[in-house]
Amino acid sequence: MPDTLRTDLDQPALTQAMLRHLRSSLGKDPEHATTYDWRMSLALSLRDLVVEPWFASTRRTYDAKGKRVYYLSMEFLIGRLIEDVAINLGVEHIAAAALAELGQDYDRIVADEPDAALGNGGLGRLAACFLDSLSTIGIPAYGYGIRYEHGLFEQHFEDGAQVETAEKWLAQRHAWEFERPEVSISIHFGGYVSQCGEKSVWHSDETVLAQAYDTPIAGWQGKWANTLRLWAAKPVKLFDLESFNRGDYIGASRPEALARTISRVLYPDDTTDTGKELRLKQEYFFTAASIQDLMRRFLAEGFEIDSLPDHVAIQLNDTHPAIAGPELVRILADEHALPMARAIEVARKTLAYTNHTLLPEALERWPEGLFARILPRHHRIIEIIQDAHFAAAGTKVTIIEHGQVKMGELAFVMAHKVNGVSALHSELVKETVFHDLHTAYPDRIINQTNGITPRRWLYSCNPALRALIDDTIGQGWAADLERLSELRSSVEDAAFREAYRAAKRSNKERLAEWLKARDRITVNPDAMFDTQIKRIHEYKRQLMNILETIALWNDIRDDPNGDWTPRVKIFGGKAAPGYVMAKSIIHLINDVAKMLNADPTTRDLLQVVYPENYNVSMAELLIPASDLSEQISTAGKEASGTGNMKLSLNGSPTIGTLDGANVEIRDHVGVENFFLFGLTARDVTKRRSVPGFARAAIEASPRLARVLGQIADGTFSGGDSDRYAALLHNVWDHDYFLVTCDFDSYFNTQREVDGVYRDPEAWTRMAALNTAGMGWFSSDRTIRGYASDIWNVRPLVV
Ligand code: GP0
Repeated sequence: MPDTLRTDLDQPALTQAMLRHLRSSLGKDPEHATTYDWRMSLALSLRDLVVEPWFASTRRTYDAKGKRVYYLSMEFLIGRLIEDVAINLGVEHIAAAALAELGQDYDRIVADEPDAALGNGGLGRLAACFLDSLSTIGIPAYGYGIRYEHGLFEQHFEDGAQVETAEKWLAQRHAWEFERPEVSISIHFGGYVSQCGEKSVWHSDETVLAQAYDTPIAGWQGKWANTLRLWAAKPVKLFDLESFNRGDYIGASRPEALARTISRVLYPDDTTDTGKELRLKQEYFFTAASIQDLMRRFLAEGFEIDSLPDHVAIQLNDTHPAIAGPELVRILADEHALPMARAIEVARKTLAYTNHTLLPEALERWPEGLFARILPRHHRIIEIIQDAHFAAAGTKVTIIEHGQVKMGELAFVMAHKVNGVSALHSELVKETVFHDLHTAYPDRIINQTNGITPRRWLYSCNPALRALIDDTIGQGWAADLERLSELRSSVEDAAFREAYRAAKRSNKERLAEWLKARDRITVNPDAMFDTQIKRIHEYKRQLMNILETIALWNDIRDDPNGDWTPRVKIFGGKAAPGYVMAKSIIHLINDVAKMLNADPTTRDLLQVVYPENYNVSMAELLIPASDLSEQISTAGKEASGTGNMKLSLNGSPTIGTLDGANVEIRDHVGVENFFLFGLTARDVTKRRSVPGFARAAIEASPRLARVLGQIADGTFSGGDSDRYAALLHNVWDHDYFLVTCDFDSYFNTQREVDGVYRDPEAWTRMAALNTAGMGWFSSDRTIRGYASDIWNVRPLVV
C-alpha cells in the first residue's frame, strides 16, 4: 500500500477540477492562463480536497465533546503550501501528471507560490511544524495568530550590505484561506476603569475589529484537519464620510489606516525586545480576539465556566501572548462573575507557557505607564495576580518592578506548566532566568525538546533520499520517524552507501543549478557543502565561521599544493534591521566572499556563497544539498535549534558545541558521528569572568591574530580600514560570545572534518547514521509530549 490516500481522486478528475477553477475562480481559459492562474487553479483544487476532512474533524470534535488545544503564536513561518498539501493528501504524482497533461510543469508551478513568511525564524517555524503534527496525530487544535499584510522583509545585498524591502505576499490572492467576515470581534484599548460596587468596568477609548481568516491544515494522509485562524485588524467605521464631504480625503480614510496598522507588518526582530507601543497592541489584539473566540466556542457547548481547563488548553508560544493570563482573568471575573481568586486559578489551569530563550534582551518588559495607558484594567489585574502569588508562594519575585511589567514572570505565574525546548535549555531555565520562581514552584518547569515535521523536512524536500529510504525500509516512516533506525543495518552495505551518495549528489546538483540560474553563481558539487543557515546573531557566531574561512584561505595560500579538501561555505540568513553588529557580520561575509571567490589560486578549493533572502523555500533546497551542518553557538545560548535537526536528518553531520538540542542530537546519532568542539556552558561562564580573556586568546593564536590583522588593514574592504573597526574592537575587548576562546578548537575540528570527508565511504557512513539516528526529533514526538505532559488531551483519530 503506497503512502497515498485519495485513491478516489484520479488524474482526469484533478485535471477537470483545475479547468473548472481556471474558468470560474480565475476567469481565464487555458489559452490565456498565466503561471499564476494555473497555480491558483491547482491550489484551489487541492483546497477543495481538504474541506471534507476538515468538516469531518470538526464534527468529530463536537461529537466527542473533546478537549481542544489553542496554540497562540505571534509567528507562523509556513512557507509554501501546495507541495505540503499535495503530499499530505497523497496526490503529488496525480497533480504533476494533471499539470503535465495541461502542458504545465509541476515544479515551476509549485515554485511560483510566495512563501507565507509570518515569522522570523525558529520560533515561527516551530509553530508551523506543530500545526502539521497536531493534524497528523489528530488532536483537535487551533493555531491563532496575526494575518500580517507584510511578512518578514525581503533581504537584498547592496555592495555587500543588507538592505530591507517590504514583503508582499498578499499583493496577490492567498489561495488557502477562507475569509470569515461574520467572525469580527471587537478589541478595546485605552480609557479608564470605574468601580460599580464590587464590579470593575473598563471604559475603553479605542476599538478595532479583529476579523478571522481560516486556513485548513490537513495532516498526513488527510485523516484529520485543524484550523489556523489568523486575525486581521479592521476599523469599526470604515470611512469618515463627513470628512470626505468636507474635502478632507486623507482625514476620511484615517480610521481605516489607523486600525489596519495593527496587522500591517511583522516585527522583524528575533530574540530582542522591541518595546514599541504598536507591538503591545498587536500582542493584545490577537490574544484577546483568540480568547473571546475560544470562550464563545466553549460556552456554546453549555459547559460550566469552572470546567474551562477540562475542555480548553491554551499554549503560549513565548511571552508574546502572555497577556492571555490577565485577559482570561478579566473575562472570568468581570464578565462571568467568578471570584477573583477562583478566576486566577481557572485561568492558570488552562494556560501553559513555552520559553524559547535565555537571552535577557528577549524577555519582554513593558514600561508600566505605557501598559497602564493601553490596558488599564489588565494593569490592575496583574497587581492582583502578583498579590495572590506573593501570598501563595511566599517569594519576592515580582511581576511589576522598577516601573516595568515583566512578561516572562507574568507568563510563568499564570501557567500551570512552563517548558523549555531542549534538555539543556530546560535545566538552564531552572538555574538562571526563572531560578527563584522555580524554587517557589518546583514542579512547574518541564522539558519538551523541539522537533521538526518529517513531511516537509525530508519526505517533501528530499525526494531522492525519500526514495532510497522507501526502497530500504519500506514506506510508512513519514508518520513514524523512529523507523529510520532500521536504516542502521544497511549502512555497512556498500550498495546502500553508493545510493545514499548518489542521492546527496543529485541534491547538490539541484542546488548548483538553482544558484546558477538565480544568482549566476557556479559551485562545484564535488566540494563539501558546508552550511550555516539561521538568523544572523552574535551568539550564533557566523563571525567565527567567516574568521575560520579566512584562516583556511591563508593556510591554502601559504601551501597551495597541500592536500586540501575543497569546500563551499554556504551562509543564509537575515539580520534584524536595527541590529548593527549583525549587519556588520553580513557585510564582512560578503566582502570575504568577493575576495576569495576572485582568487585564482584558492577558488577551486574554498568558495563562499551567501544567497540573499534566505527563507523556508530556500531552506528546502539547501538542507538536502548540505554535507556539513554548522551549529556553533556559544554554549548555553541556543535554546534548542531546529535547523540542526533538519540538516542532520538529511545527512549532514554536525560540527557543533554542546548547546541546545545539539547535545541530544549527538546522543542519538552517536558521538562518533558528530564533530564536537568548544567550551561547555559551565566553562563559558567561568571564562567570561577572567579579565582580558579575549586579548589573551588572540595573542595565543597566531592564526586568529593574523586574520584579525587582515580585516583591520582593509584586506577585504578595498583598503578601508574603518569598516570593521567597531566589530574588531568588540572582538578584542569584549567578545561576550567567546569567539576568540573557541576559535582554535573550531579550526582544528574543521581539519578533522576535512580528513573524514576525504574518505567517501567513512563520510557516507557518518551521514547515513545521522539520518538513521534522527527519528526521535519528529515534531510528532514533541506534540505527543505536550499532549500528555501539559495539555492532557488525547488524539481523536487512531
Ligand atoms: C527564540 F526567543 N527563538 C526566541 C525568538 O525570539 N525567536 C526564535 O526563533 C528560537 C530559539 O532561538 C531556538 O532555541 C528554538 O529552537 C526556536 O526558537 C524554537 O523553539 C533556537 O535555538
